Amino acid sequence: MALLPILEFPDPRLRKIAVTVDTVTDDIRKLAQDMLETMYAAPGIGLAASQINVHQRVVVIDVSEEGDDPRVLINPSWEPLSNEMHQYQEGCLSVPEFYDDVERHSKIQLSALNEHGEPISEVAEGLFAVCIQHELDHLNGKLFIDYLSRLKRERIRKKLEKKHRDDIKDALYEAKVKAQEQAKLDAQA
Ligand code: QAP
Ligand code: CO
Repeated sequence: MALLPILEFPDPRLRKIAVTVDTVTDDIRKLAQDMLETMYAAPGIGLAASQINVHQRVVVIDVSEEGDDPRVLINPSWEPLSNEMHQYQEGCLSVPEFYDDVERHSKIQLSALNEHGEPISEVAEGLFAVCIQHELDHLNGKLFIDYLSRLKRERIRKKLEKKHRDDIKDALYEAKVKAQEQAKLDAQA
């Protein structure tokens, strides 16, 4: 198992369209397990392979209260089962610390392959339905903030770009302090 780094907006790699999985191999199962571990550690309720820079149609979701119902969806697709829309305040591990309302279909028919490569088809409602629509967007290079106004999206972009600059500065500073400490130890030896 491994924790994988998550791409953050406005990284252009989040805009790539993921390719269909041909065969559900052990490598795909390993990828799904690493994605689940990464999602639980975050913690999050859904993660698409695109977010960890793997551009294949694999999604993991766990919307259970206890976090004990991991779902692996390969080549997922959905169709609306009613015209009823539902607003939900969404977030995204690739857009940390920002949340806003998005309208989604409230009832959908999900089709996918499970981790054994078996076809599944089920009706999804509530948070599960929201999450499927959000994660499938990722596979098509789309983010929940694309549904917001341009002004809101630009504000989020500026704030995250600043955070990324600060993260790099902090990392460089930490490396410098470490190097100085090591130089001191070397001088003593
Ligand atoms: C997608 O999102 C989703 O900003 C999954 O600082 C969200 O797991 C589907 C998270 C809402 C349906 C409804 C976000 C964690 C997790 C953050 C997530 C953060 C830490 C987001
Ligand atoms: Co997301």
